Amino acid sequence: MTNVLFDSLLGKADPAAQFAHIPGEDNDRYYTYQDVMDVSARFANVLTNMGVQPGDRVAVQVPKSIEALMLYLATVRAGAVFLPLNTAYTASEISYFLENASPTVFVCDPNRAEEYTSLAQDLDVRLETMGVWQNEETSAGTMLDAGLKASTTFETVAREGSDLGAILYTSGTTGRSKGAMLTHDNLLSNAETLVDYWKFTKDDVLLHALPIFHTHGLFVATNIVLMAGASIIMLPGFNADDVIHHLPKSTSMMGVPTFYTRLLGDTRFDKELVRHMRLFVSGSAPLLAETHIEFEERTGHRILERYGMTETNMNTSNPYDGERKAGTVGFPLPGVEVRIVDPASGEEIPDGEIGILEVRGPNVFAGYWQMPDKTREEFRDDGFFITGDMASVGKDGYIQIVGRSKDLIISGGYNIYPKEIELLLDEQPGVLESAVIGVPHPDFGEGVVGILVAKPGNTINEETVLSSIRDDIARFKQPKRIIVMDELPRNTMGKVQKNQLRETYKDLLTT
Ligand code: MLC
Ligand code: AMP
Repeated sequence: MTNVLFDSLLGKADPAAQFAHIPGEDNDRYYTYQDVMDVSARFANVLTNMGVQPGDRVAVQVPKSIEALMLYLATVRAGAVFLPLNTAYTASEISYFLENASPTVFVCDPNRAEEYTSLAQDLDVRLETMGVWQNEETSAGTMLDAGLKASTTFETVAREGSDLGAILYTSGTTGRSKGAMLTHDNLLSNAETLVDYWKFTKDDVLLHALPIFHTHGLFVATNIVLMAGASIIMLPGFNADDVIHHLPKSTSMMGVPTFYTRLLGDTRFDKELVRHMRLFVSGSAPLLAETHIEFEERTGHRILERYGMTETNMNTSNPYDGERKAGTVGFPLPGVEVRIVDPASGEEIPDGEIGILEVRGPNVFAGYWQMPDKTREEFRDDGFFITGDMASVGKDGYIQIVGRSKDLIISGGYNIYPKEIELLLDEQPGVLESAVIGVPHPDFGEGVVGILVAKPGNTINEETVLSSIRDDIARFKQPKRIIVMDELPRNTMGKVQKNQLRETYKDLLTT
């Protein structure tokens, strides 16, 4: 009996090969594949000793570190389900995830343990902590302390391909987040496909600057590296100085478009710096064609743009060897079926016309955690998942994402659902109603703007509203600006005309 995901990711690894270089302020650290086996075994023992059983959820909201990545592998190894959470989420957001997923253990940042103690008690979740490793003498949380004392031997728990490996929450158009259930097969099939498609080998060194609580940094970047027996340079986040410093030692990088526009804004980022690089991948948000073109002019490299989703992992990609076309997301990946349908009838439409993109394949998730109705709503009877992205297929077969039928803002690669912010703004004193839109933002692609209408006899102050929602939702979701209008534009059916608002305020964040 095997553990489908863990054994496939690590089954062929050379124990002596380097897995990670972790630059530090005082000294750098290095992980071999043997260390990966040992440390993941230690944490798997710790989790099992805490009573974590196969199928149990392990919720994790910790700063990025190599040990946090080991906790992911340990959870899979113990047969449990990894549930990573954005470090920007506030306690009130976290309480929803803990209540909905009922994890056995919640591992948080040691600096936030106090904030979460009573919540964990109320929900009967065991609270543990994990910060960033310093040295053997300095405690950086209970998980690391326990890991140091645990054995490096662990009998990996058998799991089948249809068993869950992870749950990742994605926001919903109705305001409440849904947990996308990802099976071992979902994650494995995508990793296998991408290693092949993007030609990753053991000689690759991936510069890792993405967060590890989302599909892009956790699965796409990490699983591919493990599967290929390659290595990573693990940065705590994106910082242009660090990226520029470490690019000469890397062969590949994955990023959201903001990474690339920020690099292009830095004169040190030039042809010489990236001469030896093999691959730059972009995704999670649309890469402007002009960024793609400027990037090639500056570096001689063509960014490889791909398209994916939390629910589906990666669906399409520009080719590795063929032409990487600016403004397109390439072709369906091997084994992945993509079709474009008429939103109203669900019928497939001819190439060149715009419709909703639907996808079917081994990469597509198993449904939303404990939400059978939502799951049914988003799948067709023949198993295609309705992504909510509007797309068309060109004559040459390249797919273009042209918009979204879902009311969603993507800011710096993070998804923000307007409904969630509108519900909160509507509760603020003096607010009659609100509309939240995304408008062009020079750094994040799109930025959030809240449009408010005051109740009769009330006035609304931008600063007051912004400060009163500060602790309720993650900072990246909070509007960059609040605008007050006398009334919201509506069509004859009474629906708020967000297109009109987006047009009116299109320059608000760029000027
Ligand atoms: C940070 N801020 C943002 C933001 N990130 N605001 C809007 N959108 C964002 N994405 C705000 C902070 O709240 C803060 O506000 C200020 O900007 C500076 O914060 P920071 O932490 O210093 O920002 P920085 O480290 O520069 O982060 C920007 C970033 C980061 C682009 C590097 O957002 C990032 O790593 N994004 C990647 C997201 C990602 O991995 N997505 C993949 C999803 S998976 P203030 O006001 O307090 O100063 C997926 C599937 C797929 O979508 O296809 O891949
Ligand atoms: P998430 O739910 O965070 O996984 O975000 C997935 C969404 O990001 C998709 O439904 C798309 O709307 C968007 N997305 C991902 N990659 C691309 C891309 N290359 N171009 C345009 N949109 C993208």
